[in-house]
Amino acid sequence: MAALDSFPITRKWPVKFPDRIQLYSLPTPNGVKVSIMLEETALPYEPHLVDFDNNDQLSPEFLSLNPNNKIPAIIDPNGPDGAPLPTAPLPPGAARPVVPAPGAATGPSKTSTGVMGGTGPAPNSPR
Ligand SMILES: N[C@@H](CCC(=O)N[C@@H](CS)C(=O)NCC(=O)O)C(=O)O
Repeated sequence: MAALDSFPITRKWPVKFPDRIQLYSLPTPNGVKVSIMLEETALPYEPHLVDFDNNDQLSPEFLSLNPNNKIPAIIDPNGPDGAPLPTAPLPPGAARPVVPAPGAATGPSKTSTGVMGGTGPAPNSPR
């Protein structure tokens, strides 16, 4: 399991449950995508509110996890390798699953949906 205190984002959003996926998000159309997946797969997670009114997505702590300043972003302390996903599109077949197969997880991983989300905000969405 990852030492989450090695992630600068945890200084702004303290971790209460270090064994759980850390979710940094806000209930926008894009923000709820990962929440819905986590709820539907029943994966334990700890949500952290990224408040756009305070420009939290532009804070150094948030940018340390996702330089793209976009929610949602996650840290999986039980993820496979601790490496962030690349910011360029992945070649077909190269993407690893967001939800690792049982027993496959050996270390931390962090990612955002910046390269995975194919669908942007709903038309006329304010954010
Ligand atoms: N491709 C991403 C896009 C995520 C995205 O656009 N997030 C927006 C909110 S819905 C965001 O974080 N905006 C903050 C900003 O641009 O400062 C996805 O589909 O989840």
